[in-house]
Amino acid sequence: MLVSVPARTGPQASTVMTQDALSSIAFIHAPDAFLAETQQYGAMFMPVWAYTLAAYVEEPERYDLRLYDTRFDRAEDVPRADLFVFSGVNQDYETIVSTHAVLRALHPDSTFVIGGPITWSLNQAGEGAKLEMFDHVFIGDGEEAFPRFLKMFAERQRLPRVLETKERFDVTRARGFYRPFLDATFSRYYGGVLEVSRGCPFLCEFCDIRVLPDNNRPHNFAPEHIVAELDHMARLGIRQVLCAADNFIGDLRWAEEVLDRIIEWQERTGLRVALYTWLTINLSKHPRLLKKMRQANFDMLFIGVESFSNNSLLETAKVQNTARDMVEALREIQSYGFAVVAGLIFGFDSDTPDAFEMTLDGMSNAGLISGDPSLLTALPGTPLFRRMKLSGRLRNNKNSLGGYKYCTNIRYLMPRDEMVAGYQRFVRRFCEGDYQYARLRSFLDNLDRGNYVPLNSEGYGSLGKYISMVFKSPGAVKMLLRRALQIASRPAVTWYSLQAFLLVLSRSRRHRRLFGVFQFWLFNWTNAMLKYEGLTDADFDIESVPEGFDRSLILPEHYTDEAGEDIPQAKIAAQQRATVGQLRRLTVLQ
Ligand code: B12
Ligand code: SF4
Repeated sequence: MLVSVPARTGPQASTVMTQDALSSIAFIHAPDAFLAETQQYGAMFMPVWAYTLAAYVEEPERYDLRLYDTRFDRAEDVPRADLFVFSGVNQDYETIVSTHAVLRALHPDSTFVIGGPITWSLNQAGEGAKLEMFDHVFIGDGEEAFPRFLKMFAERQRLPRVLETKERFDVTRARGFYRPFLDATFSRYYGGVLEVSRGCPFLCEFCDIRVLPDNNRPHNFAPEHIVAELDHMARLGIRQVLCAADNFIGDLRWAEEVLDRIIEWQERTGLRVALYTWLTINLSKHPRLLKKMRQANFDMLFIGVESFSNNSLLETAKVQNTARDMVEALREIQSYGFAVVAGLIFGFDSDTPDAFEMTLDGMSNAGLISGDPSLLTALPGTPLFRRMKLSGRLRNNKNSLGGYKYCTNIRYLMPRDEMVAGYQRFVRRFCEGDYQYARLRSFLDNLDRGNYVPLNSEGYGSLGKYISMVFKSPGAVKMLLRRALQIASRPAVTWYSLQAFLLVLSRSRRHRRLFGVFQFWLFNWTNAMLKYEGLTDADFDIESVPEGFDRSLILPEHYTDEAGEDIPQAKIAAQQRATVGQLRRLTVLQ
């Protein structure tokens, strides 16, 4: 029987529906359909949030727990549940809303709740009302909030509509994934995803990781938990795992301990899994760690390079990237055999029109075989968002939360025409065969520094696994065909692909297991060609400040005022010193 609890007054009031019994809970993973098919070129990743939250349901055997992923299951076919649980990132908003609408219409007496990064961002942007169709909205970690909610819900206690948890969950107590979900669905996805750490000690101006409560320091999962989860995944047959972390080397001692445990586990069991993670350029200063990461089978590393201009890096307070010659640091890291996936950004106030050429040169000199720039956006809650707001430079478009390609929520300092022309110059050169070939050769040259450690696994990028996945999605199949056509129909692409293959073959005499490098290089090149094919001025939903813009607004008054972030003041001051110092220089330039 349904019970309706009367609405409370106040901003978070609502009518709360509770039931006699809570017996069925359905987790709905509803990523944006188009982006899900195209963003990762057909590679689909597992719904970590659902595997995680389900593990915290006390006495799960008392419930009928189900998991649906709208990339495989039609919302129309999802049977009734007492509780529908949603999550997502900002770009999933429209799909979440439409999936919710279908399920609500079919099951009007069910309760619908949502959490995840999207709720945090909307709340930061003051746009929480965009989720008003949900009965309850959760902000923050869910490991404790979710079971607490379930208990209160089942007991028919009155619950606020918005439930915010500011305390971080102690991840050293983390439970493993809910096995029935993982075991039943893992084969749908590209490898596995395992969360190993939360938080980052740095303070980049554009980054929203720093603004989550108590997230400016590492929260590390226990090494034995990580190994136990890897062991389970490996025994299921998973051979590629994304180790989800904001910065894997935010705590060097912990990172080394994790590596030692993984190496020990591999030797003990003979199991091997290729790993990918996120970390900072500082890794280049730690040769022992670099070697151990390879021995532990880390294959690819995402590093926020952001820019090859020191001024832009200072502006965004990415000081760790200015401490050492960036190209040299990247070469050193890659000399061990890692493929660095570089995060790159255009649109900093300090960017000059040659930013595009600097990036092309930097990528080629460093031998980066992956990395694709995006345009600077201001994520809600970040100091950059506040700066843009204070100077009236926020754009209120559909992308107010950021995350779309060629579309931004801020007005750039560089005139729009220059931005678009520069980006297009970048794209043209980036896709040319001789450029691609040169950067592959530069990558391979890095391996001659005497540090190369071959992987003991098939590598993170598996062509076979990828192709089998692509065939499950019509959009991805279409992309694959376009990709094949591109190689076959352009003599230059065929020519340079062949040259590259021969180059890799010849280097294989010196270094074992290089074929994966060739695959990954070709995958990235053809991705770029697909993505940028037919790119025109009209594709850019961007704006710049008007002519005659008052340059003093680059550094608006009150930028350095207390922003309410839960971070030691001295650290914030250090970030502001870098940003303010650089911006002050810009305000006087004409
Ligand atoms: C691994 C990862 C990826 C992987 C795989 C993601 C996947 N499994 O699908 C890849 C590389 C593919 C990826 C891609 C992208 N990612 Co990503 N990614 C991450 C990362 C590092 C970990 C995600 C994760 O699994 N975390 C572990 C789970 C358990 O955390 P969680 O989902 O937040 O859930 C917790 C809480 O939020 C809460 N919760 C969640 N849902 C619910 C629901 C209820 C009811 C309750 C009570 C609680 C609750 O409880 C959980 C446990 O505490 C995060 C950063 C981070 N540290 O989280 C970024 C992050 C999620 N990614 C982000 C972005 C922007 C992207 C991209 C858009 C990047 C791009 N421009 O292409 C794409 C989008 C891809 C897509 N379609 O989803 C942003 C999202 C920001 C936002 N607000 O939207 C994040 C937060 C990083 C950041 N701060 O910038 N990503
Ligand atoms: S280093 Fe990366 S995760 Fe850390 S604050 Fe900077 S952008 Fe964010």
